[in-house]
Amino acid sequence: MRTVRQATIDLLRQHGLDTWFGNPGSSELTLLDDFPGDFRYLLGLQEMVPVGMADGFSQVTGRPALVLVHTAPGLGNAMGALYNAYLNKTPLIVIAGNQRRVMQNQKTLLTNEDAVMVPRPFVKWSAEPATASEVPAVLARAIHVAMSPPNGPVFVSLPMDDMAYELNDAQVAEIEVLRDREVTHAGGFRKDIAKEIAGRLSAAKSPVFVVHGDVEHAGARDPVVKLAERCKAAVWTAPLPGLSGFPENHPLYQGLLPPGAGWISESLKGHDLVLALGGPVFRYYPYIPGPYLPEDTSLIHITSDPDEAARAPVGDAYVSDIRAAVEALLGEITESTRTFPPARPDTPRPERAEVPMQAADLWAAVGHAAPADALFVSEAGSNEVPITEHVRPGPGLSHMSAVGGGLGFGLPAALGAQLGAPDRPVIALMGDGAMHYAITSLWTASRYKIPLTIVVSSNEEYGVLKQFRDIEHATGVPGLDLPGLNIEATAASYGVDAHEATDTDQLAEMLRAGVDDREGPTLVNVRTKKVKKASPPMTSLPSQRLGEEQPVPSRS
Ligand SMILES: Cc1ncc(C[n+]2csc(CCOP(=O)(O)OP(=O)(O)O)c2C)c(N)n1
Ligand SMILES: [Mg+2]
Repeated sequence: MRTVRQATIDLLRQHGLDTWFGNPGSSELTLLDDFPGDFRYLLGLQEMVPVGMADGFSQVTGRPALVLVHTAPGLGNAMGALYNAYLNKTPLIVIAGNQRRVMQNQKTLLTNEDAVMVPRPFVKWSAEPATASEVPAVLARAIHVAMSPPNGPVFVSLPMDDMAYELNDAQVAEIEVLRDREVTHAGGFRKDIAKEIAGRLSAAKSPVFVVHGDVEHAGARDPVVKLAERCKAAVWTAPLPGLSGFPENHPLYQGLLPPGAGWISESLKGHDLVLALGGPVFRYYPYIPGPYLPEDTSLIHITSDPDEAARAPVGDAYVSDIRAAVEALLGEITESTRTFPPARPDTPRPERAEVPMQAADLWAAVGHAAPADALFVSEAGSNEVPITEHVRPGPGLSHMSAVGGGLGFGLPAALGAQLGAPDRPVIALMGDGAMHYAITSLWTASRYKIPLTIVVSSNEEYGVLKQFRDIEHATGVPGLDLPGLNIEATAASYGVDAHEATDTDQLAEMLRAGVDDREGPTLVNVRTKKVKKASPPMTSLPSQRLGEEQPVPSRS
């Protein structure tokens, strides 16, 4: 006799979902009963942590990941992280238990009355099986939906009495068939369209590429590099990209576009054709007046997401697998005779600085001391601009952040990334504010001896919000200062090897030691200067490179 629980485990094993990220309640215990010895379970102390860990793990492994959270309140806690996963297009299979079917009518404890509704709109699909025997079929469907472009999280609610249900032979046979079937996305790219786009790229005087994180999810990074080299095109990363999509140390790479329409059209001046690959056009943030594109510039948009294509304010869009599209373009385009665009300035050798130091000095020291194969996860508010200027990784999957911008992603995602890429040093680049949203991740890091290194820029404020306060011309805003956080002591209390660096030499030494220590997590806290009033947030306009002061653009 086979139970629904056994058939469920069997199905998840077949799909490689043997690492679970979770926080349990009693509604999940019937699923966790007799947990298989060939699976592993990583506990997070609040639901945000397992969701973020699964997100980082999935992005690095290129596989779906399983999250098990508690019914209604647990799912509620998970929502911020689920929002990030949805925008990151991460295929998470999120499961929560629910009260026994026979007790739900009385709204007893554990009842999630409208479980399917709760995680919307941040899941692609959400279901509770109509009957116990359908659990494996619903889970199989959920996995295939999560892995269909655009990928994204799905949710399945499992009433706890379903697990012990005994399947009959016919049901077992049907479940075995659906356990073993596969869904393959086999779309190509039409040759006539490839020819047309290649024609426009060849005819352009100065094409520019804007890449998004999906380029890496789609395995298209290398072909995109080849295409950019063949076109001699400058390459920018789109605002809020998730992954950077291009080697950040490549001579064609220009940096991260700032997230305002006026800023973007300013940055792209001089280019007559933009090829936007693998993301929205664009993920704008503050209202920065200006045209979407420079005058006489046109845009071609290739995305796997029909909604991104539909909602873009400019450009001709093509909905396709990114890699198939770029490979088709490579088949139609020859080496350009254009001259190469100027490379962005090299980062200067870091100067020795003492605390409180400028954020730029901190990240210059980190960029210099970190090994070439490091995988960086950043969640650092005002520090993001100096990070992209000074930390320039080359290999694929080297710089991850949350497309959604929901804080609480950085630490858990870095843990998940380290689990997914055990042979690479993972370095989390954190703001002191950002790191506190999912601070209990530090316990998970110590508990499972995850050898992550964390560098914190402690400016004792929500610095970037002060920058945006100035853009919004708001005054008298309360609650933007964070005095009295003792990050070193907090991390040490969770069992992390925690240090305070007092100058850049010490920081570099501690960072290297942290990276070399493969036995557990290391944290290096560094006191940094507060952001300057009216400094430009989240921008890396060519004219604002390497710390030059600029006025805040005014609202018109
Ligand atoms: C869940 C969530 N809550 C609030 C915010 C708003 N927010 C964006 S950046 C930021 C401050 C980040 O501060 P910190 O990490 O210290 O970096 P700093 O700007 O000081 O360099 C806040 C609160 C958010 N993005 N997500
Ligand atoms: Mg701060």
